[in-house]
Amino acid sequence: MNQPPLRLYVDSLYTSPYAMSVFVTLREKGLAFDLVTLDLDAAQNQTADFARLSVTQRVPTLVEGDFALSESSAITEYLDQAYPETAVYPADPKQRARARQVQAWLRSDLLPIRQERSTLVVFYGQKMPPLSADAQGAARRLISAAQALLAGNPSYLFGEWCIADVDLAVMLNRLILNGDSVPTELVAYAERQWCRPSVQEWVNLRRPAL
Ligand SMILES: N[C@@H](CCC(=O)N[C@@H](CS)C(=O)NCC(=O)O)C(=O)O
Repeated sequence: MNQPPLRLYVDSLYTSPYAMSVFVTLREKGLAFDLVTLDLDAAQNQTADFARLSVTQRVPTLVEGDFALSESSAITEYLDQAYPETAVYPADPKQRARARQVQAWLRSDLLPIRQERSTLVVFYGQKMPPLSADAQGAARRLISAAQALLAGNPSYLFGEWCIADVDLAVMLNRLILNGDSVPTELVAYAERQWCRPSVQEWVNLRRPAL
C-alpha cells in the first residue's frame, strides 16, 4: 500500500492503554509506522515541539505527513476511515456507535479503578492494595456493564473483533491480573483478547526497569 509515513508517539514504559489501542489498530491494519517513545516522568511530552504537534501534550499522538492528532479514540476512528481495508470498528452504524460508547465510557468513567489499579498491574505485574469502597463500587459497575454487553458469552462484543474489545479487556485486566474477583466468563473473554497477536506484540514490548 502506498501510504504517507506514519509516526506514533507513546510513553516510554509502554503502559498507556490509550497508546496501546492505537498501536493495536495500526498493527491490525498492517500499516507501517515509526514508534517514538517519550519519557513522561521526564516531561518529554511538555517540550515545545511535542506541544505543537499534540496540542494536548499527551500520548498517544499520531503524525501522518503534516497532520498530527491526539486522543486515542479520535485516532483510531480516523485510521478506520482513512485506511478502511481492514476495519477495527463494526460496519453496522448502531454497533459502531455502541463500540464508540464503550470506548468513551472506559475513558471517562471508572476513575477509582484507573487510580487504584494502574496499568503497572497489567504491564509490569505490580500488585496493589485491596480496593477502596469507591473502587469496589466501580468494579461492580464495570462487571455488570461487561456482563450486559457480553450477554450469552460471545467471543467479541459485536460478533467480530473490534478495537473496543481490546479497551474493555485492558480495563478488566486491571482487576484480573491483580487477583481481584472477576466472573470466570469475563476472565475468559479478557484472555481471548489478550491472545491476539497485535495485543501480544504490545504486551511483549521491551520495558525499562522501574
Ligand atoms: N483521553 C486520552 C488520554 C491520554 C492520556 O491520558 N495519556 C497519558 C498517558 S496514559 C499522558 O499523556 N500523560 C501525560 C500528561 O498528561 O502529562 C486518550 O484517549 O488518548
